[in-house]
Amino acid sequence: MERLSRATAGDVPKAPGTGIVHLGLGAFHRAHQAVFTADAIAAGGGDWGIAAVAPRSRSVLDPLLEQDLLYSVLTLDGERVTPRVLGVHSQALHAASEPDAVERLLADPAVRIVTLTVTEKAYRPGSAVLDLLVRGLRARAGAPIALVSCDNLPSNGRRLRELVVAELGPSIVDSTGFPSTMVDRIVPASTEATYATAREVLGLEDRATVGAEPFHAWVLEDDFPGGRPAWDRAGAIITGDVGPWEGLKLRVVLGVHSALAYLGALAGAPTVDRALALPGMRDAVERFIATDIAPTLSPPDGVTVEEFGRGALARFANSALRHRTLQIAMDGSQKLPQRLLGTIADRRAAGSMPRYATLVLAAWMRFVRGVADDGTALPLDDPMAERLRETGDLLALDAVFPPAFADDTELRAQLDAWGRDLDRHGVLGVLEGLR
Ligand code: CS2
Repeated sequence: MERLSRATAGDVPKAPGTGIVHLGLGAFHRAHQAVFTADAIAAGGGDWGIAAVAPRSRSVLDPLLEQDLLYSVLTLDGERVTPRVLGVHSQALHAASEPDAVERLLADPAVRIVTLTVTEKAYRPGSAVLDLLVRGLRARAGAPIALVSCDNLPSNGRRLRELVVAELGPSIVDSTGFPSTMVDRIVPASTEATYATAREVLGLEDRATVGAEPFHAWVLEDDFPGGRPAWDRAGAIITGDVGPWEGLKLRVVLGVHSALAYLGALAGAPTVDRALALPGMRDAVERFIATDIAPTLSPPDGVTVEEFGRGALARFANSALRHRTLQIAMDGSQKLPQRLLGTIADRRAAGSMPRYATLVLAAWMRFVRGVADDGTALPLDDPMAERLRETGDLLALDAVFPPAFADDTELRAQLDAWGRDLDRHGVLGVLEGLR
């Protein structure tokens, strides 16, 4: 079968000149920022072509280069697949082997935005991506730019600003915006099944394709000293305060996603939709949202947590996504603080014991031990894996847990009780008992 390229693709708009550098060439970027930007350029024009930078792996970069930087996004809605070929990338580079070229690009005054999807663990002093960014910024000599974190961290813009200011000093903020953003779209890692679907619907081989759900959202603070694409005309929300949206994303969408991942993985459910379909699971996560999460959030005007939660569950039920529970279960030590532990901390501070949230935490603790309910081994893919498995007392790990947890005897008792229940009855038995 022929390969996707400019010659075979038909009518795909040409990418304009580079105005954005994106760090992190994963599936999420290709189905999120790239789509919003292509739509924004179609609506409002501007030299906002994206230079994609792959930090380490060449697994997406090489196919993209072979395909004239074209790839398809397959929108998966139950049985329906809607393909769209994107050509919004103006260049693609490999940071590990061409750091100087990336640095020159970051220093180019024509580049006015850097977007990042580099995962939670990159937001620490000395990470390779941060170093690269800092070197580029240093060489800009004050040309205006916005650095847009698109990772699932609370106040992601502020977090990035602190890291950059620590390296370059406070004057960097005179020319640099750090808008916080909330990003949302479920985009599982591509598999051979995704490539097969692309072949079917495109009639072409596309080794950079991604499958994604129809839903997509982007909420950004307005802090772009060098201007921005007309993302608002592509459906993004530009706001003064992303906080209320961020709370919904982190605690509802991602809190429940991780709940389904750990409980599901222990019970042998390979994908999120299958985890949600386990007997008793839907009731349990609905109550998790209503009784544990909702009281900790102040949603944006016109939105209720319950309604937002129902929307999230409908998205998770999309069986075409085949989003693996083990993919979401990765990096729990980096994800749980913002997805789950904040909910527990807020409820404890208010004098309550969050039943469902503690069940999810107990499920993660069991997941860390690496054995599913049927005895199958579970992989622990986490930058802190060794420490997690070696410690006799997870709650005492202050890199993961709020300090108040270690001395909270009631919380410990609740977690021990769930742990015993899970040992004795497995996830399915525990869910049955909740009914
Ligand atoms: C997922 C998220 O991999 C994960 O941890 O929970 O990437 C999730 O699919 C997206 O953030 C949804 O917007």
